[in-house]
This record gives sequence, structure tokens and C-alpha cells, in this order.
Amino acid sequence: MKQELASLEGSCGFFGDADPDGLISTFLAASFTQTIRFAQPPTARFTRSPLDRFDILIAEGMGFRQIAGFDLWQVYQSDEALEQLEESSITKLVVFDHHPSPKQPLFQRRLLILNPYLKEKRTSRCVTDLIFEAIHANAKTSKQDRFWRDLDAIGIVADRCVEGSQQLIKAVVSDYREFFTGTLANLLDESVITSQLANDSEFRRAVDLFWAPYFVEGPAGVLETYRGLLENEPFDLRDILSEESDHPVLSRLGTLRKEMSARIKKMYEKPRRVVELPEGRIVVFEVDGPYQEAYTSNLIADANPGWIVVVKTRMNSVSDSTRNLLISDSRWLDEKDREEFLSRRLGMKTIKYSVRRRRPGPNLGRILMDLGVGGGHPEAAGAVVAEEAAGRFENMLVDRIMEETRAIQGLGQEINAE
Ligand SMILES: [Mn+2]
Repeated sequence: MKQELASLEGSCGFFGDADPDGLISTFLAASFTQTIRFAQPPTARFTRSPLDRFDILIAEGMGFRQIAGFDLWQVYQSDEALEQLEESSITKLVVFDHHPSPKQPLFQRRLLILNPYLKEKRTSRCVTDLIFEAIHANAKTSKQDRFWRDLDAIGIVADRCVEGSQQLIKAVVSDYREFFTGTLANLLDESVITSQLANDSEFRRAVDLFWAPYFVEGPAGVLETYRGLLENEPFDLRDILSEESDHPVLSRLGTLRKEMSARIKKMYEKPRRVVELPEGRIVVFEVDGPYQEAYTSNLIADANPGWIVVVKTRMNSVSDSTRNLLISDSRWLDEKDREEFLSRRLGMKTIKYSVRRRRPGPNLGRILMDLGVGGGHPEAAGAVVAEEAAGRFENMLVDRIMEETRAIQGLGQEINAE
């Protein structure tokens, strides 16, 4: 990974998933390339949707000859973009990833996927931690090293990959022991700190900070955070947990986190469909706003570990800042493409789904991949579905989850469909 990172050229555009793992891994890689060679911080874009031909055309228009992707699970569902890539002047798309691959491996001449977990069912480390491992020896100062490491810890906890990165998490807890008032500080011996314990601890406030820009503003909010991290002084986890820092990035993220909490309070008690299982239930929620499926599904799953949580979001609106970013990017397209691009991105008649479970159960990523609309990990997966196909998709999803849970648990039945 380090070799690939070091071989990226100055004409490389960065593309990250818009979740905390994608944001932080993209930032760490950008910060590293700047440390070793790049004159300018790499231009980046963030998304949580499959890439299409417009993403490639815009990257080409911006003058990129290479693209590096971080935590970019979307690449496994981006056939249109990969076809466009082969015809473009972009010579290489290299993706640093940790998601299980689809049954059919991707073969494209210009695509390189670096993923230590391609053949394994479970991934144990997030992309942030893989990138951090590759780069941390190159930190310029001990302050920067601490900054990178603490961001790594936040990425690990946010992506629920704590089991695979115990040493680092324990080192961080031990450094800031005075802030960890719960069980975490007592688990520094041989005990395992689980992802659930870490998410239930003081880490959660830091994780929430890095979800908030996507939740409130979408891709443009994540991009602004990326730029802020590159342009400002390093900070550390103490600055976050003590809440005494007036660091501009942390102040902005704090405001967004408040906005996020206010919106969550409003939406919480509205389940759309409940399917009882012998143990636990499947609960389907619909949330307002276009960017709330992933965070909200994690939140509900944490509060109800016995449930399989399905959260759906209608993508028929975007935030003002994301609209402006899309309009600005559309200048790289010719007139005909520009129109189609904007109508696809701004008037999207699609629904995004996020499916989560915390207890053993069916392979959710595999189910969504089989249904041809998404993919992901066994316990956390996502899909994008056309509005008119959503009803049918949801029934098939619930059937498949019931079928496979039944095979594990015994018979289940549906109640209380609203
Ligand atoms: Mn990830």
C-alpha cells in the first residue's frame, strides 16, 4: 500500500467514501503525499453512491491522469464508470479498500484494487488503519504523528473495526485515560475491547463529529472537512474530548454535530414496518433528508442490538452546499452531458438503504449483492434502488432476511405492517 501511495503522481485525484473511514483515510493519504512529494494537496471528491460515467468525465475534465479511491466500496457496483474509464485518458484507478468482493471479480485493465480482505468473509481492519500503518513513519513531527494516530483511532471505532486494531486503540485509551470514565480504561490488560464497547464509550462523541458533515450537508460537507484538516494545525483526541479547543475544524464539526442531534431527536420514533423473528425483529425506518441512512442505522442498531435495522432515505433533495458543488463540477461536461448529470444528481428518483445487525445473522452484504442493488459487509451493507422498484425490493429483502434467519433460528412471522 505504501508503495502504491508513494507512486501516485501529482495529477492524481482522490475519491473517498463519505463516511468517517473514507474521509479520514483520504485525508491521511493526502497528508502523506504532501509530506513526501506533492506540491498541492490532492483535489478530492466524496460520495456514498456508485460511480457513473460522469465521475470519470469530470475527473478527466479536471486534468487527472490517475484516480486513487479510499474505502471506495462503490467500485464493485460502478460498471458504468469502469467502462468509461477504459475509454478515458485516465491511466489508473487504484482503490484502497477492505470490503468483501462480489462473486465475480472485476477485471479491468486500468483498475487496481488493493484489499487484503478480498477473499475473506470478515474484514478486521478499516481502510484508515491500513493507510495509517503505511504512512505513520513519515510524519514530520511528533505532533503530526499524534494527530494522524488519533484520527486513525476515530476511523477504526467509526467503522467498527476495533477487534482488528486492539493495540492502537488501547494505546490511545491509555494516553487519554482521564477522559475514559467507563469500562474502557479497565480493559487495557488482556481483555478485548469490542467495537460495541468502544462505540458506547467517550469515543462516540469523536465519531459523531466525523459523521456530522455528511449527515447535515452531504458530500460537500465532507469535502470542506477534508480541506479544513489539510489547511489547519494538527489537533489530538484531547482537544476533542476536553471540548476546550477553539480549533476551526473542531468548532465547525461541533456545530454540525448539534444540528445532527436535533434532527435525530425529531425522527427517532417512526418505524415503518416491523417483522418479528423468533429472536429479535426486522425494523424498517424511513428518515427525512438525503444523507442520513448510514449514521441513523448505526445509531438504531446500537440502541437495539437484537434488531436487524433497515433505514431508507429518499434521495430527491440535496443540501445547498452539495448542489453548488455539483453545479460547479458540471462545468467540466459538454452541454448534453451537463443536463443529464444535473438531472441525475439533483432530481434523483432513487432511495438509499442501509441495513445493519449487531448479533449473528444472515450475510447482509451478500443478500444485497444477490439482489443486484448493493453490497457491503455481512453485518453492515447498503443499496441504491430506483423509487419505482423500492416496494418490490423491500419485500424481497425482508423475505431473504427472514428466510436466512429462519434457517438459523427457526420460524418467523410478520406482524404489524403499517
Ligand atoms: Mn470502511
